[in-house]
Amino acid sequence: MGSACWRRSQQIVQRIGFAFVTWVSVLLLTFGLGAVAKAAVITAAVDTFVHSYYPNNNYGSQPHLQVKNSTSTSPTYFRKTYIRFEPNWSGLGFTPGQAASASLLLNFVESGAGVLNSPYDASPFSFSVYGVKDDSTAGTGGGQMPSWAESTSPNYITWNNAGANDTATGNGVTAGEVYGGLALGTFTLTGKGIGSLTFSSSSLVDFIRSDTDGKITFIIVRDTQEPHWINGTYVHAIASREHTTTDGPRLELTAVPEPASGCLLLGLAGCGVVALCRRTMWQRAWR
Ligand SMILES: [Ca+2]
Ligand SMILES: [Ca+2]
Repeated sequence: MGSACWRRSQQIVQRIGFAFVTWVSVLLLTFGLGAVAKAAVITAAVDTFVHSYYPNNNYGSQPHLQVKNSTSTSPTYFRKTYIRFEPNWSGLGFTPGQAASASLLLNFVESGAGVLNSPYDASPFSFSVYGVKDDSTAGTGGGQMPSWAESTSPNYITWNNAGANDTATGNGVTAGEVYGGLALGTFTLTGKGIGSLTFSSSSLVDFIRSDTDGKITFIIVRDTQEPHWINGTYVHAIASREHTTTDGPRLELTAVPEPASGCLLLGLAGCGVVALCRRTMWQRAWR
């Protein structure tokens, strides 16, 4: 075999080698940077509602999470709903700070409480969603944040002991105890609003990202005050986690985890080797 033929064979082998190393490096970089978005749907850990007319009663095992506001002042029949999610962040494979989107999924069901006949069954009802701050210690007994109890007797949540509940109003919360001092957002239903409801907002994502303790509590209230219409005295209801035929509250999250550092390092190293070899060959060619 002549020397020219031998050099040609060497060049072919080198090119195949470079191509292989380049391909593997690009593959590693792709996996490293590749932003494999993750998603999770978490079911509620505990949920209940509190009732102003029965301020020491607990409804933690009920199939409904009731919500009601009205213009009546004495007596009152207000209801507010509390829901807590307890995401296992390490199990989900991402941190709260990596949350990219969040949605609160609720199923509204017939409450069987009150009526909503025509024309009020076509009326809009507005609701607000609040997030309890991580450092809140509001409430007493079983209603103290953030580890309030759903229905464990006697330490359970009630109208009187629930943290962040403004007991003077049908939709108020204690501003200093909720994230940002404001609602995370609002949503509107028509009439009874039977069916699924998805709530999302940028403040909801911010609230999720602020989680430091794996406990995420929402308070849902109805801002629309029912004026005791003859045909329109209705209590809205969300299926609780105890509902037997309808899904309870869920929290849907997506996240973009950090790049896999091992893949990134190997990929970069591979690219470095390829670049170095090519530079060496180029220098030799000009000697
Ligand atoms: Ca419950
Ligand atoms: Ca939290």
